[in-house]
Amino acid sequence: MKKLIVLGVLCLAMTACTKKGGQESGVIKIGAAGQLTGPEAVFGSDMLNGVKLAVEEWNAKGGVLGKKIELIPGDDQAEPRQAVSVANKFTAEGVVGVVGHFNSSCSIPASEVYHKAGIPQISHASTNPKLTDQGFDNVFRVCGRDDQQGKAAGDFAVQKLKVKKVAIIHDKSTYGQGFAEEFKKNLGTGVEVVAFEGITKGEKDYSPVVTKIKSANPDLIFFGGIYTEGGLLVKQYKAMGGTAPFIGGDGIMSEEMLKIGGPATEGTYATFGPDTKEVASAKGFNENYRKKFGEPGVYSVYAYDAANILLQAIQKAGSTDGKKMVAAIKAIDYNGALGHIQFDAKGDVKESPYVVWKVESGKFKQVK
Ligand code: ABU
Repeated sequence: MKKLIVLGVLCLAMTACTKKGGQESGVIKIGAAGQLTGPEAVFGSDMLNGVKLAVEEWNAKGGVLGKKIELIPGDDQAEPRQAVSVANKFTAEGVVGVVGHFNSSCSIPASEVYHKAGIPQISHASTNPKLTDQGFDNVFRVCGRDDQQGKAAGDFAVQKLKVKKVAIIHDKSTYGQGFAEEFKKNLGTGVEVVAFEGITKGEKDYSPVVTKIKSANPDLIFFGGIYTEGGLLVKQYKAMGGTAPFIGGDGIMSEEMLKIGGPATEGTYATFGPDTKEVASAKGFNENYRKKFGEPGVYSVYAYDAANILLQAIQKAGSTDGKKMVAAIKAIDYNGALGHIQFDAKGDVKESPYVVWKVESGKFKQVK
């Protein structure tokens, strides 16, 4: 009996060691969190594949600190509660750093868990300002912010499209509503906002809101949300005979938007970063990603760079200690697929240019 108890205690001690920091088990664990299932799963798999590619490349060169890297995927299903549960699972499993989450409504609550655990979190796609404004020193993002994105969309509407009447729709999410408010703020006094409407995510028939918007006769319709609802709104509005173009943001920048909305998406605008298919820094990434997974999604390269930053930070810190990794990320001077990345004091990238894209001949193309 005594032997059994000793054996049990030893087993427990070994398990604790294995979990602590991930290092003692002979591997270094990093988490990749996003919506791997559900209606937005395309964005999730784009992210996961980007992180997978980075991890495979590091492991092919021997890993980091002489240990192999183990990628732990976490499916938050784009649900805040599920995101917190993924974050708790990661910390219990000894994950030393996290790429993700995608949705701001997931990244923000999950960041509290990572902050308490002292684990660095680098979101590839969460653009709501609160993520880095809340003052957690372990939280970073490689994408831009919606105050920047809202200004880019607002400036484009006023200065290039010269609109006078705008209708605004959002999906009531942290991202969608926040982005819509930033857009509205940047329209100035010469533009009349003829509608500001929230929709419920996940519905299939948006005809009541579309009817209301159409009757307000706007020059432009702004949508703050994701392609799942964006595609349906454009399709249903055009089916009613509406002719005003839509403008959205990074949340609609997916082939899925074009599939759901079909030909009705022609002429739709979206704000996002510059085309990474064209830049020399992303050439290697694009070739290697295509060989393994096919065409990258717009956020795949952001996830790839976020993972590389996390792994480079471990290497530079010479440790998986959270505090040392955070210090290494803060000091990083990184040249990756997206180009040069450094973080400001809040954890935002120092440069995050937004440009406008437009659907032309069934494809999103950067407006030159
Ligand atoms: N930035 C686009 C969608 C992700 C988010 O919720 O921020």
